Formats: sequence, structure tokens, C-alpha cells
Amino acid sequence: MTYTINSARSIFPNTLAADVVPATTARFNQLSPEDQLAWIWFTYLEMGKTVTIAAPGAASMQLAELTLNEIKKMSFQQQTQVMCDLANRADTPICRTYAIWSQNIKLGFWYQLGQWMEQGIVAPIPEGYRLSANANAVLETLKSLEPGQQITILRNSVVDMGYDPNKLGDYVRVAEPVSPPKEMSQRTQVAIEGIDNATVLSYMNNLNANDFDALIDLFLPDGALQPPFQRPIVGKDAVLKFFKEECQNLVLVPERGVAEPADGGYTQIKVTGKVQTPWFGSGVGMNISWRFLLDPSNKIFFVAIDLLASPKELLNLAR
Ligand code: 45D
Repeated sequence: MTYTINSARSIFPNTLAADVVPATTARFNQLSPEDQLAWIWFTYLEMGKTVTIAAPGAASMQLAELTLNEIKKMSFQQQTQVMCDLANRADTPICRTYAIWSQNIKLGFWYQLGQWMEQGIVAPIPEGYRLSANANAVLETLKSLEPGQQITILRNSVVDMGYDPNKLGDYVRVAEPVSPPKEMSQRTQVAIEGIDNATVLSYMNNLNANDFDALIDLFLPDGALQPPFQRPIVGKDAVLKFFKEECQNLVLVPERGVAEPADGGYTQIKVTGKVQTPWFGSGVGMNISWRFLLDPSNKIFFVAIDLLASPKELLNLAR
């Protein structure tokens, strides 16, 4: 048999992903816009007790600067309206601008607004605001989760805001500039217990070095990558675009894995380990698995990245 992207998605079917993440996001999306904003604020305060968000780089902030300055000059009432519009996915000029930003620019925008809310420059969540019973229940669920799951839910809530990009027609996404890859002398090499496959090791090392051109060469022309809780991104051009827009400065710390022959001379490899995002650095290690399907020439036909249900899953290498 030959593989399709769809059949490749079910290699290593025992892998337990953190389904609580999409489930919690769905509950969050049922809340009113006011409640959503207040919920994010309380979550942000709650998480601030254990982890710190790193300030985004100047280059990415520049891309949101015009909008941020516009908001800074508004009255508290207008500022609150803008934030509610974003949560409401309304059709306004700011919501349309927001819609074409990359994830990191959206996060940087909110990072700045959060700072300004603390400093009294942007309208705060009204003192004494009481979350609805539903919002409270969602907050309690979130508190019980691992930090890696919490930040994923928080990120989801932000990236889904603004006008729906699917309704925009043609547009060009605004993303941070791509920095050059790390100097050879600065690069690190991973070691993965149980894995000596050169493609998998190069995948980790090139992503850690931000060397996206070398990284994409590991893929077949019609190869695909499936990020956590998303549909596969198919084809080299689309995958490369995703790497450049969303994957700078990740730290992959794969720990162990298993490799075995699959149909038609293919090889399937599962690796588990940690991933750190530049937003939280080593403060948050997300428990991740990579499920690779390599063709007979050792190129990547498919790789799925999953956020795991629990640390116990790091040891689950069953086929
Ligand atoms: O509304 O191998 C206020 C891939 C209140 C690539 C606020 C990967 C009001 C291939 C607080 C101001 C990428 C798939 C809002 C690997 C309000 C690959 C602000 C995986 C919104 C391994 C809120 C990478 C703020 C992974 C400031 C798994 C929120 C990466 C900030 C995961 C939230 C990265 C932030 C994650 C969340 C990053 C900064 C989950 C960042 C999350």
C-alpha cells in the first residue's frame, strides 16, 4: 500500500494528545466578549504567579506600532470598545488589520496592551468585575492544567480574535522579518535515545538553528507538517512559509524515540521530548511528540507534532 497524507495521520495511533486544550478553547469561545477579555486578564494574572512572558523583539513590535499608537490615544471607553470588537471578531478597520498579522505579532500587540493596562495607560478590566459562572468554571479547569497546556489555550484565545481572515479575500500576511540562521559554530546537536536516523536528527538541529532552507530540504515536494490541533500543511512552499512565519527561535529538546519499518519501504519514527517557545523560554517545557513518516529515500512525507496529554506520554513509544 502507498500512503496518503490522510492515512499517514494515524501512524502511532496510541499517542494521547491533550484534548483538554481544544475542549477548553471551545468553552472559552462560548463566553461573551466582556467575559472573554476578563477571563484572559485573570488567566494572565494567574499564570504570572509562576511564569513570565518575555518581551517581544523590537522588529515584531514595529509592525503593530501604528495600531498600538492609535489605541494609546483613545479614551478608556474607546479602548474598551476596541478590545471588545477584537474579542467579538467584529468588522472594523483595527479588526481587519489584526486579522492579517502572524501569531507572534498578535501576541506582541496584546503583550503591549497588557503592560499598558497595568500602567494605567489602557483601560483596565473594571475593578470588581465578576466573571460569569461559566467563565469561572473555565478558569478553574485551566488552573488544573500543565503550564504547556495553559499557554496553548491562552495563545488560541488571542490568535482567534479579530476579523475572520477567510472573509478578507486576497491578502498578504504581515509577519516578523526572518533572521539569518545561527552560525555553524553556535549550533547545538541533539541526541535522541533510540534514534540515529539522519533526517530526524537534522530536522531537530536545523529547526533549533533557524535554518529553514536546510530544514525544508528534508521534506518531499508534497510532504506535509501537522502542527498541534491543526490540519496538515501540505507541500514544501506552504510548510516553508509556516516555518518562516511561526517557528523562529523555538528550542526542541527531543529525548527518546522508536523507529520501525512501515509499508512500501517507508520508515515510521516517533520521538518524544520538550519544546520551549521564545515567549516563555526554559520556564515552560511543553511535552511534545513528533510522528514522522519517511519515504524510502529518507525524506519526510509527513510529520505530526502533538501536545501530549501528560508527562507520562513522554514514555509512550508503543506502535
Ligand atoms: O484580551 O517541530 C490581556 C511547530 C487581557 C513546528 C491579554 C512545533 C486582555 C514544528 C492580558 C492584556 C511550530 C509545529 C488579552 C514544533 C486580552 C515543530 C493578553 C511546535 C489577549 C515542535 C494576553 C511548537 C497575552 C510549539 C499577552 C508547540 C497572552 C509552540 C500571551 C508553542 C500568550 C508555543 C502567549 C506556544 C502565548 C506559545 C505569549 C503555545 C504563547 C504560547
